[in-house]
Amino acid sequence: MSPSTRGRFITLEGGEGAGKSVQAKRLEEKLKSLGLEVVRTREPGGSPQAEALREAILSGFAAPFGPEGEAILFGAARIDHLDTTILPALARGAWVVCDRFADSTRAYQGVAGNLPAAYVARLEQVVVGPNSPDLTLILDIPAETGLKRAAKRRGKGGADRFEAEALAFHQTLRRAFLDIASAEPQRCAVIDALKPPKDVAAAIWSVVEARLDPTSAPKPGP
Ligand code: Z5A
Repeated sequence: MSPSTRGRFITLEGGEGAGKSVQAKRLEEKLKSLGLEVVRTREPGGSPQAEALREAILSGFAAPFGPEGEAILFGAARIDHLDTTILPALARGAWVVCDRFADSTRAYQGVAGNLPAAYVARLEQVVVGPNSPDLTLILDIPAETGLKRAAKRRGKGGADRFEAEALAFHQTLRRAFLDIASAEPQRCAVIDALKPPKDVAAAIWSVVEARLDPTSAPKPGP
């Protein structure tokens, strides 16, 4: 893949209800308004095989395997997602906006699930290899606020496998994402997600503009 024509890979991360899905859509629209091809995708999922694994994981079917087994399943889904969706899109010059990626495995299975960091790092090396995101936006809000937002959106539906965890689990996740951002400041940016959606979108756009210069990116041909 020629570095000059390759698209850019942006991930959004953070705890439940931080507003990742809302902001991924807004970012997609903004990038498209510049004439760029954009592929908005999500994890777990983003390809037919990975969506099938999503069902198995979020229903709680895979919970008896523990964080180690779940990390492997997320990894299997991620390999298929990269191979069939993300890498082909980047290769043709599209920008990929992905709601969650490998940092979620680090935070949920690694830190909150107590898996050894070396194990998670090795798995990430095998699964992601050189295909790390160009930019990761970490949407940060207190766990209580995120859980309230997620519950409101869900209405009467039941919580999924991870939403059902206790508040302390979600507070640990918040810290884990902030620690990832501190450890990799060149790749990550922390966004205050407590603000109204339009202000969060503006903060995201100023980071995307400053770091990835989308206005100068090559546009798809006729
Ligand atoms: N997981 C994992 O353990 N390991 C992994 O490797 C991966 C994932 C990849 C996926 O669930 C689960 O899998 C996830 C981690 C785990 N844990 N859980 N649960 P998912 O895809 O179904 O859900 P999610 O990724 O956690 O997203 P979410 O809970 O749907 O939240 P969100 O996308 O960040 O939020 P949203 O849908 O954009 O907004 C939530 C509500 O808040 C909605 O009503 C909005 O209108 C509202 N909202 C959004 N922004 C604002 C602002 N700024 N102010 C006020 N209200 C707002």
